[in-house]
Amino acid sequence: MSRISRRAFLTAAGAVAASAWLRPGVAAAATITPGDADVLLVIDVQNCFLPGGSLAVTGGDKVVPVINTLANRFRNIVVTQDWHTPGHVSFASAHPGAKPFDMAKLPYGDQVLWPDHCVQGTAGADLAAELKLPTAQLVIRKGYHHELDSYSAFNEADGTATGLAGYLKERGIRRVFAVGLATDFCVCFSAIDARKAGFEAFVVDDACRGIDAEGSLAKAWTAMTAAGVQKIVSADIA
Ligand code: VGL
Ligand code: ZN
Repeated sequence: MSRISRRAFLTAAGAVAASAWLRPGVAAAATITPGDADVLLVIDVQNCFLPGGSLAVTGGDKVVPVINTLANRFRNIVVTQDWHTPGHVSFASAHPGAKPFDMAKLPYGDQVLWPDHCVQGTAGADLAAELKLPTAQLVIRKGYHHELDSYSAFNEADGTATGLAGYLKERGIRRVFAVGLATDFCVCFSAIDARKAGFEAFVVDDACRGIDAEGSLAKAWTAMTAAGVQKIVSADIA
């Protein structure tokens, strides 16, 4: 096993089995201790995605205390906000005759049409009031181009960079720990794009909730696993 692949192996969710095998008789610790090269990426924990919001994610509010606790472990925290123009191209209301969750063919590809959500400067676009991230260092807003959506914190739907990869690289970050809403859309696209940009990527499953429209959650996990995104739980981080 090369040094690189052994390190990747040891940090994987399967680290218990791996280290027990490498050091027989030694109790294996799967714990990840975040350091200077790690960032907690808190995705779209905004009122519109919480129960009662216009694009409510079931149990979306449940991620808040988990993320608040995780935040104590990280020196680097970046937050994202979905930040759409009124009448944004991703809204069903912008397409005559369309209903929420219909698909549309747009110049950059297939687009799910959503209920109006996270309109710039509205209360729905505010971060959840209970989210406590006083040490967060950067807020990335995305989806603000009227004719273009951006699920990912790294790249808009046509591939345009948001600048986050450059920011993280200049800060010496190597591992991205993604949490928030929704697992199968913005968390998934962000984690996969983190891999594409050369970061190690982890999704902290109990700090996320999915929309799960027509099997989208299972599909998202298949895609994330194929991209080398590692699924962990918050108890793995201490
Ligand atoms: C999201 C759908 C539309 C998300 C954002 O944050 O996962 N999903 N806009
Ligand atoms: Zn959106």
